[in-house]
Amino acid sequence: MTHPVTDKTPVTLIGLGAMGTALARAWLAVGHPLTVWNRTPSRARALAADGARTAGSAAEAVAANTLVVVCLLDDASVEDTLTGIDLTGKDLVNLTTSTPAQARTRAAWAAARGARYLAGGIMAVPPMIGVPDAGGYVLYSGVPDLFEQHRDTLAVPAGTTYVGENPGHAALHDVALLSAMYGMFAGAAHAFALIRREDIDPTAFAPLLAGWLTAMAPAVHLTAEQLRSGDYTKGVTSTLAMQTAGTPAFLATAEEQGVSPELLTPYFQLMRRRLAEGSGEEDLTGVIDLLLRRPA
Ligand code: FVH
Repeated sequence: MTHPVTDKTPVTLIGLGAMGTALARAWLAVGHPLTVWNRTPSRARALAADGARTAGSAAEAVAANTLVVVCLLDDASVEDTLTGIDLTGKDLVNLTTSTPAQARTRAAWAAARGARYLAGGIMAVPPMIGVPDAGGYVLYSGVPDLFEQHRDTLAVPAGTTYVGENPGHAALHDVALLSAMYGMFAGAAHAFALIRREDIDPTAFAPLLAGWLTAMAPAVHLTAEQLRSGDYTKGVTSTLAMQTAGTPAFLATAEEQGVSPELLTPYFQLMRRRLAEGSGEEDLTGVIDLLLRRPA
């Protein structure tokens, strides 16, 4: 009588950089049979010692299992690695950071080679992988049946959020969320610069900053409602006119503190342009329309 060693879905993982290695460890930790391949073979050694099977080539790794996860540097490295390999019948999950257009092209490329395709955008850093409470997750878009079939396996390294069939939408959500993050970091950089030359302990200021950003973050829900309704005056508490009138104080404070206003001025310019269009009673939402009008 034979006993299955495990009922866990076998996984092939291509790419053992910082993120790929973290993914590998998460699957190994809960007993998924794992076949790995990396361009530089030495990066697979420690994983082999922990139970991963190392393939001698990317083609051998792909052939080993139906579920093939790719986590490489960029779309060009995916092209380099998978070109010429038989993908017929494979479920290809590409966690490599891509643009939406690259993801759509890669999905069509995979479909033409007989594979089902799911694109992923990782909203986590390697230490968050395999740590359920760390808050990391992966955005997925593409073939819904593939996602449903492998949902439990994909949920091992990090939470999963499926954002629809369009294979470009995981990347688009990923970049949109990270773009918002950089806006936040830009604001925080300006704030720290303002206090930097004063007798203010940055470690005492940081909790105030984090608390304020956290308190303001839910404002995005009102923005979303206004975008959906098209009424940018709906629910407004601080009008564009009032906020624009306050901007000289921000610029003067930057001047007083010897701080460049270069991170603030682009946003203030957009506020003034929207105000000049006669939208003073609106919220800041109209700035989004100005961005959309920018020539491509
Ligand atoms: N690490 C992070 O914080 C971020 C978090 C959010 C998501 N990103 C994306 O994840 C992809 C992989 O990132 P990574 O951290 O694993 O990146 P590296 O440690 O630099 O490893 C890169 C791997 O790609 C292989 N590789 C590069 N070029 C090629 C190529 N032409 N052919 C085959 N493989 C290639 C590289 O192999 P090697 O240098 O070890 O031989 C690594 O396995 C990425 O899209 C992030 O944006 C991570």
